[in-house]
Amino acid sequence: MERSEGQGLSVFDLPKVELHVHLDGAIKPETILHFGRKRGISLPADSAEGLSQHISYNKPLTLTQFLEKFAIYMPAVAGDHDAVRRIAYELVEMKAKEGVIYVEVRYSPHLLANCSVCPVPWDQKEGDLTPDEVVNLVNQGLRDGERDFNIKARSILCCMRHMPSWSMEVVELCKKYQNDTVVAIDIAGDELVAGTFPEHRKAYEEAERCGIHRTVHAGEIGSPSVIREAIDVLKAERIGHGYHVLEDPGLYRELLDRKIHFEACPLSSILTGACDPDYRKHPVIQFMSDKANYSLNSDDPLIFNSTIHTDYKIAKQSLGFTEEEFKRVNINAAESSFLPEEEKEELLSKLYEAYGMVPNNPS
Ligand code: FR4
Ligand code: ZN
Repeated sequence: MERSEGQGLSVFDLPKVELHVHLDGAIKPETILHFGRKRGISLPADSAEGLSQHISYNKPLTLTQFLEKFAIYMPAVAGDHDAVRRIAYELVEMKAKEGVIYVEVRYSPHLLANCSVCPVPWDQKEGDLTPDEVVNLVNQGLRDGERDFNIKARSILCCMRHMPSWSMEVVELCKKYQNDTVVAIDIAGDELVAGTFPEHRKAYEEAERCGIHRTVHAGEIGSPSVIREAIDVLKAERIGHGYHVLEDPGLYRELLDRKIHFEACPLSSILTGACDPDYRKHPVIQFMSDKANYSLNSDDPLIFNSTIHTDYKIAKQSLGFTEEEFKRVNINAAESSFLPEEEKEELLSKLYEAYGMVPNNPS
C-alpha cells in the first residue's frame, strides 16, 4: 500500500469505498500503447510516460479540449474485445492497490462499441463489438479482478446527455446484467444540453420499476435545476458531483434532510472548471460542516494523472478534512452504495472493524 509522505502509515491507507470512477477515464497508459501497437492505431508517444503527458493535464480545460483527450486514446481500446476485458480487470487491480475494498465503475457501453451503435464513436471503422458484448466483457474483467485482487467491484451503465437514442438500450442492458456486476444507471456527458429528453425519463422510469438503482451527473457544471430534475423526475438516489446545489439553499436543505448522497470528486472539480480553484471556497467544505452524505472519488485518474490518494490529500491539505471525517465519508459511501442490503452490511462491518469503531445500533 502507498505511504503518505514521510509519515509512515496514514489513516488514508485504511480501506476505502469509491463510488464514482469512469472506466474510460481510468486506463493504464501501458495498455493503451499495447492495443495501439497491436491494432496499428497511431498514438502521440511511444512510452507510457510520454503518452500520459499527452493525455493528462493540470489546469482547467474547456469541454472541447477535454474531449480531445479521449479522442487520443479511445480509438486504441474501443471496439476491441481483449482491450475492453483488460481495462476492466486492470481498473480493479489499480483500485485494490489503492486500498479500495469496494468500487462502482461506470461507463457508456456505446462509447466502447464499434457495432450496433449510431454514430460509431471515435471515428472507428465499423466492427463486431456491440454495446451488449461490451457489458459482457467488462463484467468478465471485473469478476476476474475481484477474484484475483480481493476487492468487490460493481458497475454502473451511463446514458449520454446528448444521445437520448441510446438510453432505452442502456436500461435494457442494466436489466439483462442486473446483479451480474451491474447495479445502476447514470447519465453522463454535457449537462448544458437543454432539458432532460423524454428517452432519458423513460429509461429511468423503467429502471425504477425494475429495481435498478439510479444516479445522475448533475450540478457539476450545470445549475441547481439539473439536480432538481434528477431528483424529482429521474428519481435519482445519488447525485454525481452536485456542487452547484449550494446556489439553491432550499434545494440543498431538502437534499440534506433526505440524506441524498453527493459523489464529490475534488481534483476533477477544479480541472473541469466546475468549482473555483480557490479551495477555501470549495463546496466540500460546506458539505463537511453540514454533515452532508457525500463521498470522495477520483472520476478520471488517467486524465487527471491521479489516484484516489490525490483526492484525499487535497481534502486533508486544502479542505480541512480530518481522520474522523475520512471514516464518516467512507461509511456514508458504503451506506449509499448500490449493493443489496446484506452485502452492504458486510461491507460496513469491514469498515467498522478496520476503523476500530463499534457500529451504531439504531433501535
Ligand atoms: C465522462 N466520461 C468519462 N469521464 C467523463 C467525465 O465527464 N468526467 C465518459 C463516460 O464514461 C464520456 C465521455 N464524453 C463523451 C462525450 C462527452 C463526454 C461530453 C461531455 C462530457 C464527457 N463531460 C462533461 O461535460 C463534464 C464537464 C466540462 C466538463 C468536463 C471537462 C471540461 C469541461
Ligand atoms: Zn463522472
